[in-house]
This record gives sequence, structure tokens and C-alpha cells, in this order.
Amino acid sequence: DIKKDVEYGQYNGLPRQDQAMQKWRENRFGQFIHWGLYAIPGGIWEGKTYPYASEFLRGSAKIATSTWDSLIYQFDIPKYNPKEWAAIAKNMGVKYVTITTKHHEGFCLWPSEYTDFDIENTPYKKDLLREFVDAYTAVGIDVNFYYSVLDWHHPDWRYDIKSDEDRAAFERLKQFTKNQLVELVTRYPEVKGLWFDGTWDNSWKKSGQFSYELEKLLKNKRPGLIVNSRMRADEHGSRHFDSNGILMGDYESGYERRLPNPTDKEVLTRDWECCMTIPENQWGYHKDWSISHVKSPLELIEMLVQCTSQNGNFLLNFGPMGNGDIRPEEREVAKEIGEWMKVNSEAIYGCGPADLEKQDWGYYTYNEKNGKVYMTVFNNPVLGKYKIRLPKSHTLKKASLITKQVESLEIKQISPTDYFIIPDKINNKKPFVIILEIVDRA
Ligand code: FHN
Repeated sequence: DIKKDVEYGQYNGLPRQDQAMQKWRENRFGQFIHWGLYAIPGGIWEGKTYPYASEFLRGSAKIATSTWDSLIYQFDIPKYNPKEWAAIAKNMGVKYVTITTKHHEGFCLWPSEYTDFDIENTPYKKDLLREFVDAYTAVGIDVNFYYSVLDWHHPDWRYDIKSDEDRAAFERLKQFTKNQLVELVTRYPEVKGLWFDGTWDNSWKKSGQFSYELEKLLKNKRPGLIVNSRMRADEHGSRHFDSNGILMGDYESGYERRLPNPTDKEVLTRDWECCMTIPENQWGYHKDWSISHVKSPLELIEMLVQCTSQNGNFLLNFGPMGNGDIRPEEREVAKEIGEWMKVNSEAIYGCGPADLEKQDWGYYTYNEKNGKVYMTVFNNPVLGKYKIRLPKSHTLKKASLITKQVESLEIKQISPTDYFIIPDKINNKKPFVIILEIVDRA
């Protein structure tokens, strides 16, 4: 039901069913990379540790813009090895990556024609983004660009527009934004999607028509381009969803460091992505991870499986160091997730919701193409039996381990709709996957 006139809302039919979007959906697991000048101080300034997100250190430690900006002369990244980064990502099992081409600080990882505050003016000088795109593309990982519209470096950025002067400045900022985005999709035609951020200020919320036209322009230049819901506000200032509740962009990107309730049915109706940090709230590199809980690989795997079971993608963040290295803790996380994925990724890639009642042992995922239902077990019932409830017209024919350790597991029907799977022997130190063959008698 349309309540309000919205001219600058959604214009694609959703969910998008073109090849690029189908690929995005099948990928399910991505790596987020936050890298910029903030990686150099890594959350510590003049000997003091600031526990808030390291990419906000400039504000937390009240550092003058000129001081912060001069970090550019220290961006010398001797350990930067994009091929190694790509190998780590590939081994972890991600199918796409999203890298901060420009975060709120305004520093650009590529040599931009429109600013001097970029990689060209660092000691590194070279186009690290090109090297990055090449390395990830070579191993078959789709590359997306994160871009913050909010820009602490740019003199024309305004939080709000309250005067003619603000308006004129923000018009220039809009032109700059457009130029940079066109530059990005032109210089790096491999790019699959744009991930907008820093779009919550009034100035941008008042630019509904502009962001609408910009989305169209970028998609015309790069057909198939995928844009997150954060890019847009409509002309009434509604973000993510327009004033009539219709999603803008191609998928919802509001799940940040949180997941939907596992029984939420509404999220099943659209594409969405959850982005997640390994520590509590650090996107950029922070030297001291003892300041908050650091999620274990198992916690992260559970999030990935939950997202898949609810039609969402999982984007796991890495914050490379100021010297270009990947910190040991992140290498370890990547390695452990990768080991799990090597055995179980069939339950993730190309999978989505199974439309079965959730049980306490974990999550169902379903692959439409092969008709298989996967149950990934995270919690072992003391009973030692895993309960399954099917719709009345369905029958459970077979249950087997993804590892093929045993040919099939014992099934006991306990009611017209309910079954127990009674495994004989399972190595359950890690979450494991049972494949179900279900027959629809209807
Ligand atoms: O402020 C940023 C933050 O640094 C990080 O980039 C996240 C990623 O989703 N987005 C913003 C907060 O919403």
C-alpha cells in the first residue's frame, strides 16, 4: 500500500534476478577490508590507548585534521602483498571482497584525479587498489568497493545544509563524489558492486534526487553493478527503505555487527548482508585487541550459517596493519574458518532458507539446484537425537553426513511430522553437517 508519493525511491524490480545478482547471492561469504591511514596509529595516540573504533581515533583523541592528514607520509607499506592477502581470503572460503577505497578520513587507496589525498602521495606511490583488484580477481574472488560519502578531509563536506554557503559547498562535494565514483568504475571495470557508507548525515539525506540519479548513472556505466541499501535516501529523507517501506538499492545492508532473530521470516523476502567485526567494534586495525571480546572462528562460522539460513550474506571484516601485513589473529581466524569450509561449504554456497521449522541444534540451509537440505549442528542435545519437523506432505527419506563417514544415519519417525535422527558416532568437536533427502508427496 502506497502511502506517500515517492519519485526517487526504488526503480528496479526486487529481488533482482539477473546473473550478477544471482552470483552475489550464491557467494554468501565475503571478506570486508578496512584499510587506511588509521592503520598506522592502530588506536593508540601519544602512548594512550583509545578503545573506541580505531578508524575514529582522529575524533577520539581530538587530533587536528592537519596532523591526521600528515599520516599520509607514513603510509609506507613494505609488507603489503596482495597476492598473499588474496590467498588467505581464498583459503578462508570467501567468494567476494569489499575494500574501503575511501573511508570517512577521506584518504583514497587509488590515485584519484580529483584529490591529492591519495596513494600517489604516500611513500608507496603505486596504485595499490589495482594490485589488489588483480590479485583477488586472479583467484576468482569478486571485488566490491566500499566508499564513504562522508569525508572528514574534504573542505566541502557538510553535516547539514543551513546556508547558501553550505549549499554551494555541498554541491561541489556531490560533484566530487560523482567524479570519484565514475572514476572508480571506469579505472576498475572488474568491480562488481559499490558499498556506500557515511550516508546518514542530513546533507546526504536531503540529496535524494542526486543519489537516485547517481545510482542510475553508475549502473548504466557498469551494467550488473550491485549497490547496497545504505546509498540511498528518498526525497523525504527515508534511508534504506523509501517512505513506502520499499527497499532501495539491491540488498539491505543494515545488519551491522548484529543478526536478525533466527526465526525472523521477514528477512527471507529480500536480499541482505550482515557485516561483522572480529572484535567488538573495530573495523580498522587496532593494536590492542585485549580491549574487547574477540569472536572465535566457531562463533563466526555460526553467524555465516545463520545468515545463509535466512537468505543473507556474511561479510567478515579484516583490518590490515599499517605496514601492510595481516595480523596473526586474523590469519588464524581465516585458517580455522577455511578448514571448516573445506569440509562443509556445500551447505553454504548457493544455499538459502529451507522453509523448515527451526530446531535448537542449529540451522537448516537449502540448495534449490540440487534439492538437498543441510542441517548444520552447533548444539548437541543431551538426548543424542536430532529432531526434525517436516510439513505434513513431506517425508524424510535419508540422512547422511557431509563427510560421508557413514553411508546413512538412523532415522526414527515419532509422529506424522516429526523425526529423530540418531547418529551412531559423530566427531562433534566442531559444527558438522547432515544432508537430508526429503520427499514431497504432494
Ligand atoms: O563508521 C563506519 C565504520 O567505521 C565502518 O565502516 C562500518 C562498516 O559498516 N560503517 C560505519 C558505521 O556504520
